[in-house]
Amino acid sequence: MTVTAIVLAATTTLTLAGCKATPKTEVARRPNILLIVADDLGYSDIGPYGGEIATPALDQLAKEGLQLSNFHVLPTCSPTRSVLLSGMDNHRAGLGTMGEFTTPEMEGIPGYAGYLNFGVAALPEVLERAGYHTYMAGKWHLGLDENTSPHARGFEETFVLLQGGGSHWNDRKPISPPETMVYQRNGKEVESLPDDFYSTRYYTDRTLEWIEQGRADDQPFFAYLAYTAPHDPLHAPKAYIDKYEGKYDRGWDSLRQERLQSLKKLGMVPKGAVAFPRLPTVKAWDDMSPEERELAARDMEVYAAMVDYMDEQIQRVFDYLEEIGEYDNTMILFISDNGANGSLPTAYPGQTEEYLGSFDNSLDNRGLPGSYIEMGPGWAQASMSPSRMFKAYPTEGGIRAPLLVKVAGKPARPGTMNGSFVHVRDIMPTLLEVAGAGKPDVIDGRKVLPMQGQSVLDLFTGRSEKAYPGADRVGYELFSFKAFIDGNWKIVWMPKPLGTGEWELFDLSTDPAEVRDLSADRPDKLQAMVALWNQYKEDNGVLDIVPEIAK
Ligand SMILES: [Ca+2]
Repeated sequence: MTVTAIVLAATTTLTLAGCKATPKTEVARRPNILLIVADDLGYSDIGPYGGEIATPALDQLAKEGLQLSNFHVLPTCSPTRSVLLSGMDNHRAGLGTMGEFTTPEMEGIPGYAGYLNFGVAALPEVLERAGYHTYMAGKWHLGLDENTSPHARGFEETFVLLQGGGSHWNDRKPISPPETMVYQRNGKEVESLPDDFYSTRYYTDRTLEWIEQGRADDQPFFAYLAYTAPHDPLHAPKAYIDKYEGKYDRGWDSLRQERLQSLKKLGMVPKGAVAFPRLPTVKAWDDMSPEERELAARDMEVYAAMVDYMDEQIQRVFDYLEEIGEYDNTMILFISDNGANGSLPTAYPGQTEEYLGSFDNSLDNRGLPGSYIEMGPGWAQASMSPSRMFKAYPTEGGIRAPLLVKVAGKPARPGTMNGSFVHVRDIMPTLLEVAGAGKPDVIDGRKVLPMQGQSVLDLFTGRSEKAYPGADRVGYELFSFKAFIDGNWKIVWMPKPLGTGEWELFDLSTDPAEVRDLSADRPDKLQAMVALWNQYKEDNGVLDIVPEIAK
């Protein structure tokens, strides 16, 4: 262990005031923060969560740090990102609904602005003012103009995709015709991308470049590496797709069971848990024609290739940090922003058959430039096994996500798995504590709302086994789908046929797949939980609006 590492390990237990007494200047240097977000990555895709995709960098991160089995996010991209970067409920931060789905009734309501509103302090705004370099490469999805760009919200260096998705190559083909793909560099539109552009590598290159450039001074950095992988359309370099050839020929029904068994072996789901059944919209693998199976298996090969490639790029960042002697002094977090994506591209607003028909999705071109494929509900169910549904729903399949974290210095108990419920709202307050930055009331003369999340740093460092009291009490509403979690209890409301059109009640400790509705057996519990949701609705200004997609 180097002197710096020893000193830093010691300082993680001290307040900033405590640091002042220590003579060496390096001691006063606060840790760097690297926040890596994968887009639509399923719960059990990566090695530490039992997945078969090769992810050695993330395997290593899990061994060095802490792995949470009960981390929760929101059901879709921008709502989760609004909470991640504000520590606030999405209805407070401006993403009461996704920007793509705002309706006239929402006009003028800050909680439904469709961008990260100015009533909240953005994480980079606070860290920048606390003396951090702030870098962001990847997907923003929290505002489309210069004023609401990440550069305007506190990121000093940015290279970002403003929208929610699109091609991973340089052709900038959007996910549906009315969308465009706008890349911005520090608030200004980027005219063209290099010929060999591939999203995951390009975002990594920029991040490394800025970290290198920032070494000229003593400021620590906060790097937000918001990969767009493995969001659809699924794209990956051919050599990586080839690596997975034949690996998914057994099909999604087998994979769903295998992933469940792996999670049981790791102790991450109860032994008695069953998987949520295959959805009626998904064909049984055995009933599919050889041609259908070949195409579907290729889709999962491409998906795995994207995750494999991302892991390799994460390794590049780790190697570089080692090389410059900053690895031990960097707090590293890895999360996914929502459950695996089981929707078809026809679900995107403004989609047309004509547009989707313009792509070459022949077997040999799948995943390469000019193709547009997705993992679809069959693989998404496997990726989220044993959970119910996937991205877009407040059932566990939409909101359960991996979280790996390594604090700076040496963690008390490296390689620990912890089952405490932690929510994405708690990330920002935790990082502010790490940075020694207070929670602001005012930023640039703007009064901001008091943060709802709380620090879970003691849990991350291993000083505590549990998060703060109440960390496991959280409400949900998106697209009129609702849920509330209180410890092991959870209520869910979804319209028929997704749900029952009534509140359902589940005990997640024995039924993580939400297959046994206890609402009739425990009316008392149900009533108490519904009261909690009603209070949540009131506290956060949740509107009663049912969008077209939920009808
Ligand atoms: Ca996402």
